[in-house]
Amino acid sequence: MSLQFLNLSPEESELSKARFVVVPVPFDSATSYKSGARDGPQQILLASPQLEFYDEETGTEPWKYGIHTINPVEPVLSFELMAQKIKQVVSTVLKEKKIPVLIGGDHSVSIGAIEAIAERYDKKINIIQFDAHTDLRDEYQGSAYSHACVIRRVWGLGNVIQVGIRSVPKEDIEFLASHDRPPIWARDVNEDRASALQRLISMLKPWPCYVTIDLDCFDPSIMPGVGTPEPGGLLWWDMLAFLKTIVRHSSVCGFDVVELCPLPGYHACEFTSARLIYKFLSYMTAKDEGYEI
Ligand SMILES: [Mn+2]
Repeated sequence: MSLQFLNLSPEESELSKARFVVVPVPFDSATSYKSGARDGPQQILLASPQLEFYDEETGTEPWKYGIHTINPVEPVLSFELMAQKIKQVVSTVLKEKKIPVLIGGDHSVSIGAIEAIAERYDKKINIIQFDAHTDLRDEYQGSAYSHACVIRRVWGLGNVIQVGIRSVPKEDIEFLASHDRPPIWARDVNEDRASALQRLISMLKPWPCYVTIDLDCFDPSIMPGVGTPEPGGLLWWDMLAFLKTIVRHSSVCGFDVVELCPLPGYHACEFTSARLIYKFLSYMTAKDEGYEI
């Protein structure tokens, strides 16, 4: 039996009854300074039983809907093969009509997941990315599948909406301008969150959403355990407001939380990550139950 999110018992986490399937992907690039994200999934899973299983905001208990955690997707050395492997696993989850929840690993793990979702929905998906970075490079450190190229690889697979951006190469700004897709900058959220949320709503297409959350979208004051922390990021309540807005205005067909590099002796980051995942599940559950969110 693999490590289960919330440490649910075999009965509580039975795959056949589960609505959500957690997919741990302990993968990062061994050559990059960012290595460390491979330990993210295990640390988040280990922290998760400490959560309060009742969500006080929505009044829901998402664990009762069934959350099954599969065995971690074993890393292979090549980015391309890894993407294929992840795509296969996520396709299987979708075929069983369950919602995949990936825990990375570095951001490259999103590529295979988004490919699987795009195939399932014939590219009629919104791809909402929370990130400090645009990740639009065509190639990085000799690979087209690196964490810095994630969104470039999936650009044509859906309607990309970027939130929390605050560190971006000039070429990426030009790329976005030429596609008429200015991001929702972190500074926009800081200046006027309500209008940033409105902008997100206006950018959504009437399609399901896949949400990819690079934890460096958060301000380092609440999320220092990432490979590339950037000042001026989103705070906890900003993120929850965005997730609620997404759930209210769309249907979420899957999401991932990536780039946690656990800090030895400091456990807040893995706990915050586990809480973020459970909060998102709470909103989705609340909507299904017809509660106000
Ligand atoms: Mn990033």
